[in-house]
Amino acid sequence: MTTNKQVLNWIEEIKSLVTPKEVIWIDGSEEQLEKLRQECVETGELIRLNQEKLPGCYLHRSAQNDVARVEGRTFICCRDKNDAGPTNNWEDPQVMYARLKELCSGVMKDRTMYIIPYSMGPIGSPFSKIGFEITDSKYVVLNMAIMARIGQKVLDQLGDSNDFVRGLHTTGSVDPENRYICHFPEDNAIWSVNSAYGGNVLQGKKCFALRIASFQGRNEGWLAEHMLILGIRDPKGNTRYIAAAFPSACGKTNLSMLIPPKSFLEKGYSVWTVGDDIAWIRKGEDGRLWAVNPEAGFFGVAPGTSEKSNPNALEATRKNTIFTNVVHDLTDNTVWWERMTKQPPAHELRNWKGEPWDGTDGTPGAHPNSRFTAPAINCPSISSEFNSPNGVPLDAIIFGGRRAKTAPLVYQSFDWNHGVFVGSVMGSETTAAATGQVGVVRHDPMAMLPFCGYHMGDYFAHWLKMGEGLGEKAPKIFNVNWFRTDDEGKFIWPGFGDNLRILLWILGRCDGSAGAVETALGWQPSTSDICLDGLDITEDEMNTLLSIDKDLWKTEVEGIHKFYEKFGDRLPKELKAQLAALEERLGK
Ligand code: GTP
Ligand code: SPV
Ligand code: MN
Repeated sequence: MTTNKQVLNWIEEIKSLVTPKEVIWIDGSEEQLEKLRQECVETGELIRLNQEKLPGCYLHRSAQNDVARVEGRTFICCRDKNDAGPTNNWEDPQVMYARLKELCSGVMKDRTMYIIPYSMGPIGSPFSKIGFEITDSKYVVLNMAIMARIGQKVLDQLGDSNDFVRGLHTTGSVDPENRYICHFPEDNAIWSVNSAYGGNVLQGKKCFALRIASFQGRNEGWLAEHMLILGIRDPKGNTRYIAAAFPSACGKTNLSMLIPPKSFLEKGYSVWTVGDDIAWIRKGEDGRLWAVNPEAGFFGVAPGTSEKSNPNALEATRKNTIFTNVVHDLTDNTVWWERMTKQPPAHELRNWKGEPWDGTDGTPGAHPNSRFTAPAINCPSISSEFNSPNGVPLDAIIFGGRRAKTAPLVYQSFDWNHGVFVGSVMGSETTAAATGQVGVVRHDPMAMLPFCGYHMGDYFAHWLKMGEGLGEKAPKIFNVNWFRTDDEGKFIWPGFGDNLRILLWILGRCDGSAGAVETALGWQPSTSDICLDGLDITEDEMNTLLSIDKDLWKTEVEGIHKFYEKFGDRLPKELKAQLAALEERLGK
């Protein structure tokens, strides 16, 4: 399949370590993938679903101890510990390689080793990067085939180049005590051992497209971000693009596929999905920032996805999709998850563990981090620019989190550097996307806390640098919070499609047509600046959503001081100055 010596030598090295029973190159052909699906059905790794209702769809159940990313076992292994920074786990590369080699020694002796050549980004695009994932999991092969561009065409593009990421994955024994997700940014290498789940092992996604790519981007002058990308077409036919960073399970997929409220559809607005999780951002020849989605599919949160909340995502999962850890409806041989419909169907059901379940015992049927892996091209709202090699130009960048009280619905930063500050101090409640406690507020700068492949202080400096020289062409930077709750803990803002109302205020700020008032946090809309046509929300509720509780913010500022202290002298002085200015505005 290739004569690239660097590739072949590396593969020989891995082969002699893991000693596979057999080696298969993934060429990307449908015949080969179909054969793998068939084999998975025979071993029970996949359940073939109702092919009339869900053609090409399968259900997979992961090991019960292997259902989410494991941040505590994710490492950045660079030579100097200081380069990994205070927010990453670090281990010396030589020590970690030795440990991993021991765990991987002979690990594939009874297994087939698959070699997946993949491209993050459209093949041949100046944004794109190539990687290889060697894996013993057919499930990983089939997911990677949806999530990335794979196969012979990638090898043809690579030619004899040595510029590729070397990835090894083994499901191993799925032993959580010996689970390691390791990145060697200085070697362009990724090793995932003893897991077979999502962001731990679909290496193109978080491992490469964020952790390794963020390191590459710092060295090469671009950004790899945990951001959706969407386009909004206005009634005149102009499309403008926005990228938005929210932490895991905080609404990126939903926002990227939003369907405008009825009155906006009637006016002629439409929303187009470029990406739902990751954006690679570069300065274009025109001096603007351009963004590409390096992925080819969606690895989306299943629970909560419904005809009402996100019909585009639901539609994307109606064919050629792999469902992981959702409810199996045995009567129909289909799938179900919480809030797809109000009640689970009155059918014979199996929960995500494969046990009989009828929804009456208070346990969830689908795992809260159950997912669908769906081809992007299935999505009715997929943008015409999805495959564009140069990506799309950004008018605005949004940061957001899940905050019950502190953060208002929306505000605009004063300028780029202030926007970087706003991103750097993001806080959000933890979710089921990673193992650990759910609902605890933590600092998650730019939604990159678990994904930045180098020192976070240097990352902030890189963000500041990316803004230099952009001038008027710099995307405007905003902060949103869809998750503010009332005293009973209910979300006040309706969210989902209605988020368009906020996006339009944001675009209005970008072209100067929308009004705002200056507050301690930045520029904020008054209620009358947001189009609330057809929305059942009171003036009081809007005021609550937009309000800033100064006492809460003073506590917040103390937390930011503590958080910033971690970065020592690698914290850019611009951000210290921004924090001081915020304190000043809040009034001591
Ligand atoms: P990752 O794939 O983990 O990076 O998650 P994501 O950021 O793409 O989150 P996603 O869109 O899948 O949403 C996660 C959860 O948030 C789902 O349960 C959604 O129903 C819920 N959610 C998304 N948007 C909104 C919103 O506007 N309002 C409210 N209240 N909930 C939302
Ligand atoms: C996230 O956790 O942000 C995800 C899912 O998008 S995973 O691929 O598991 O990282
Ligand atoms: Mn994500």
